[in-house]
Amino acid sequence: MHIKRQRGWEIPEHLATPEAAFLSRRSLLGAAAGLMAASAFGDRAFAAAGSGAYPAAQNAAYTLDRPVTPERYSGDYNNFYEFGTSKTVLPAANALKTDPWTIKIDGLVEKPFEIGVEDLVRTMGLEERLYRHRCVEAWSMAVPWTGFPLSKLVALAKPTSGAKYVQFQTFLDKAMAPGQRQFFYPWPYIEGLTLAEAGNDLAFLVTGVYGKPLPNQFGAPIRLAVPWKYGFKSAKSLVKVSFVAERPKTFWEGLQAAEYGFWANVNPAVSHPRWSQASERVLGTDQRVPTLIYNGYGEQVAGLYKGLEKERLFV
Ligand SMILES: Nc1nc2c(c(=O)[nH]1)N[C@H]1C(S)=C(S)[C@@H](COP(=O)(O)O)O[C@H]1N2
Ligand SMILES: [Mo]
Repeated sequence: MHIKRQRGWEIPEHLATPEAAFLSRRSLLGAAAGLMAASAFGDRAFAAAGSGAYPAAQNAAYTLDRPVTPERYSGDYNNFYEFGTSKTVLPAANALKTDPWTIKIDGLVEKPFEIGVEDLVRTMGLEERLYRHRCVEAWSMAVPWTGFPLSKLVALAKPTSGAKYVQFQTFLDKAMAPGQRQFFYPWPYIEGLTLAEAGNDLAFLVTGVYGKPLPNQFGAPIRLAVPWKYGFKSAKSLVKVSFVAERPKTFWEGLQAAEYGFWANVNPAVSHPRWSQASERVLGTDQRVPTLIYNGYGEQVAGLYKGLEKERLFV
């Protein structure tokens, strides 16, 4: 049975016209309330549609303080160095072959395994979440990701007691990805989280956006979304998730450790060595808005960093 529902993100997207600049914060909050009402229907649609279906029901726990960025902006301004260093990677990313695609789960787990992305999606089920995304370059967007909590994959992997970190690896294929022929980059793209961070409900594995499977330039067929950290932590087109004892050395640390560290939590008060992080340009608008500590997710994640104050948490 097909149940027509109003996708919550259509509401803020409709508002994301130039007029949106004049909306007060109060009316945006009103839109957020409408969005929560809309997703009450979404939850019923989820049961009917089953897992693997797009669009997935929206999880009403994740709301925005701003309109969703229209896809014509977010889908045409991407960082995906495998396909070039400009923001216009869309044409080059057409070369990314995502079918078939398997992902390996290995390292310090009960039993390593490999699983096709479609099977993984069927196993995990899908939900939609509205997340903010803050690039270290001081632009931002707000997008409706579809996916499942990373914690569910951790549970499936059954890490052993020695596992302290989760390492994420992007595909390596020089023939497909021209950027990977640039020898001075430390390919493949590697990212990492602590096991505690990976277990936080906000850490999300993404297989779709805007109610459909991920377009290539967003990191198809499966990428990470870690919305309280700078965007580079959200590694794209993953082929391997490894549970390890040592802190992974990330792609950006390998390139420039002074500027891009392991923790990379968003903090407006800690400048990048070359620019301020106090505010951000919102894609698709001519607005700059203040950047929030932990990108506005402090309530959910600040506790992860108790006792780690001596670390470079915000670089
Ligand atoms: N494999 C891979 N993952 C990546 C990147 C990349 O170049 N390669 N760029 C990162 C950066 S800097 C950002 S801001 C986001 C951009 O995601 P988007 O293009 O979907 O907006 O992807 C991150 N993940
Ligand atoms: Mo970024």
